[in-house]
Amino acid sequence: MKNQKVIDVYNGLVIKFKELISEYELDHDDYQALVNWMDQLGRAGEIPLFMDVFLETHALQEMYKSVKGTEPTILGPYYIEKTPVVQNPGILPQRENEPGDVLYFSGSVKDVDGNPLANTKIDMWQADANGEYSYFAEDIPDDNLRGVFYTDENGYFEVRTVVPGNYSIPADGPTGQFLKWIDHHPYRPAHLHLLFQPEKGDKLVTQIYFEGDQYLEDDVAQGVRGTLITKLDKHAGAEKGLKSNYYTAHLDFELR
Ligand code: MBD
Ligand code: FE
Repeated sequence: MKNQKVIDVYNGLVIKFKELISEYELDHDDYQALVNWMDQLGRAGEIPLFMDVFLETHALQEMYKSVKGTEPTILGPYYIEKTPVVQNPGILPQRENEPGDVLYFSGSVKDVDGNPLANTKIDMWQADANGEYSYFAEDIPDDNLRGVFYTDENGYFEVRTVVPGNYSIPADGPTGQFLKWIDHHPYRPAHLHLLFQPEKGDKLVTQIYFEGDQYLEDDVAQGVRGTLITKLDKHAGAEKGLKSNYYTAHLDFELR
């Protein structure tokens, strides 16, 4: 079936492609090197990784230039649908001795006029303290540090998890080769992924980051937005009957 969007985008791409070829004086060897590298990228299963690290942020910034409320950012390649539903307040699925510091992450969810959004579905997923995601690392049980919960009648939620580690994108394949070419490190700041689906209104795909993280300014995926940075507050464990200290972080979200 004919698809006009495909025709239009393809024609636009040809025009830009030709401009780049003459601007940078690319030759047939350069073209073949591109084809070869793209072939490697596909064979390594890294197309979603590459796209989400190097292009998704730019696509989103263009699509949502002047959004009100909390800014969207990268979904990334590690979202899994239909993870376990947890209570609110609740605990994100985790191993018995999950490594890392305990984190109570809470938030309120409102519309852009300040009305609380009760019963908003929230998907949350994150790397563990070592920067590894379940389903994408061999030694981690399925659904570890992934779950779905719903805001209460005041649009509030609280979930117990662990502080995520700094994350390095895989650096030993074709995406890593590209990083060497552009002379960039493979790190992202520590982050939590969140997908909000309110009963009415637009969904929001976003992430949160933590003040003071060394990679906020220099995220390989350029996913950081000002409205998404929160503070990690340290507390003495005795307050909650815990053996070690724990952290809290809070952010108020505004959905369109
Ligand atoms: C990630 O964990 C991520 O969040 C993004 C955007 C890209 C690669 C890995
Ligand atoms: Fe991530």
